[in-house]
Amino acid sequence: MAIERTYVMLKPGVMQRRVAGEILSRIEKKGLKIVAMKLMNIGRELAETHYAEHREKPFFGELAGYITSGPVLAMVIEGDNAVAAVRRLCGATKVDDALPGTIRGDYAMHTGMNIIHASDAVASAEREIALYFKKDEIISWKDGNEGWI
Ligand code: D4T
Repeated sequence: MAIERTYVMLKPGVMQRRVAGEILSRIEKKGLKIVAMKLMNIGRELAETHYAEHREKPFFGELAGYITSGPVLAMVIEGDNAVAAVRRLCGATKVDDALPGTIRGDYAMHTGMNIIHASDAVASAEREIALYFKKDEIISWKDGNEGWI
């Protein structure tokens, strides 16, 4: 078992459409564990830091505009191979490739508004978690369902 933590962010469209609970439910039902969560507004500076690798891309303006357009639900998710597990739940980045049954396949119509962010590797998860959360905002907890993860 490789217990990992990953950074997951429900983008503003999720709050607008009142479907945060449905998406969280998919993450929870998988057996993953929420260890930190907060509703927050992202400023332009944080958006640019988070997506620094995309700053020169043609879609950057739309992406930054979208994720700063309203509150996001930021969270840290923990579990066995959590980085890849959450990416699988999300589905492909491009919505035309995201299969039904995945979060993006079921909830997103446009790649620029693809509803959810999840770290793509353990190293990027560490960087992103540190951008959004202080150490004491992350809660390690144990329950009777450790077999799930
Ligand atoms: P995020 O970071 O939102 O979880 O997306 P991914 O990790 O799956 O994909 P990414 O970093 O390649 O893209 C970041 C962000 O940019 C938007 N985007 C991406 C876009 O609008 N057009 C594009 O062609 C691509 C590749 C969507 C997600």
